[in-house]
Amino acid sequence: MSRWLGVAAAQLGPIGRNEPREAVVKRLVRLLREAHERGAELVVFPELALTTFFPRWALARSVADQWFETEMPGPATKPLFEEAALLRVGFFLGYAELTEDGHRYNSAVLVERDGSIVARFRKVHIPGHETEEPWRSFQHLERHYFEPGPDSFGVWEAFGCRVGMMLCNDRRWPESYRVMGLQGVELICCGYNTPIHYAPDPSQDVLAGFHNQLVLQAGAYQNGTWVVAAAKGGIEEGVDSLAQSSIVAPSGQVVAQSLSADDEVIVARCDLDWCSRYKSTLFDFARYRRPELYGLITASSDDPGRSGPSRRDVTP
Ligand code: CDV
Repeated sequence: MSRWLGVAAAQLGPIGRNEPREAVVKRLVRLLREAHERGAELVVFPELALTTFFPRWALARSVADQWFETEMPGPATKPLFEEAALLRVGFFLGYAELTEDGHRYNSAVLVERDGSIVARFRKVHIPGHETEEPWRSFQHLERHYFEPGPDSFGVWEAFGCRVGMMLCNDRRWPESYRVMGLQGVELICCGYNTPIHYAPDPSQDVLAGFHNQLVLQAGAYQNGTWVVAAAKGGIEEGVDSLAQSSIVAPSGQVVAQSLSADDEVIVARCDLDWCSRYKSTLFDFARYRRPELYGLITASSDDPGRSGPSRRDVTP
């Protein structure tokens, strides 16, 4: 008897700089209802799903605070929690978090079908730069606005399986998947905002979609897990971002993918026991891994000679 779970990636199109939270939440509720009608019990929303992707602008942190949540759920997000509990659909939601003691994180919550919060995740790998770089046609100041998450990649018992979370840039790093894989993850939720133009090396622009598929499919296969990845895509405040939201099976096969760069729901009925076919054969970690030979992976990157050159100081 297999365990089955209906999942959805609820892709968002652009969110305007002045679009009120309440209007965005109405869009999220519409997507949630459609996902429910199409059989989903878990809906994955994008990274920073309540606001425009504000790291594209150089602003004082106090100005950007308008885009941060100080509570979850708060007054604007409560309708989403209520509708989800009514429909008995859970969700993963990315948002900017400002803690009581003044820390700012790029975060996500996982909410169960009864509306209870299972866990919160804070993005581990923060890409981009710390200060304004005027040569860029738009900024990517995530390192100005967000601290790196202090916790690792957890895995939680929820939705009848083992669920993990990651946000955008985390999906490019094999360590993200493997840390969850070592905890027996069966389904990874991921939200992303990926500008197609990559200013430090524009030769990568044409490969944005390929790189997205490459990492999602490899991460799923190498760890025998489902991956549900939702984009905020389309041209937002003049910046074009990758759509291509995807649901990937433990085999590495893409079972559903968005067709537009706008609000769009994709669904899949996931056989959770498909994971064990990979976890107990080719990727039987206990039997085949050689962790005693992998020390370099967890050695500090401050060790001389360990890391390659950084392009941080390279002038365009
Ligand atoms: N939001 C992100 O983390 N975006 C990065 C961009 C900067 C490359 C990403 O990995 O998609």
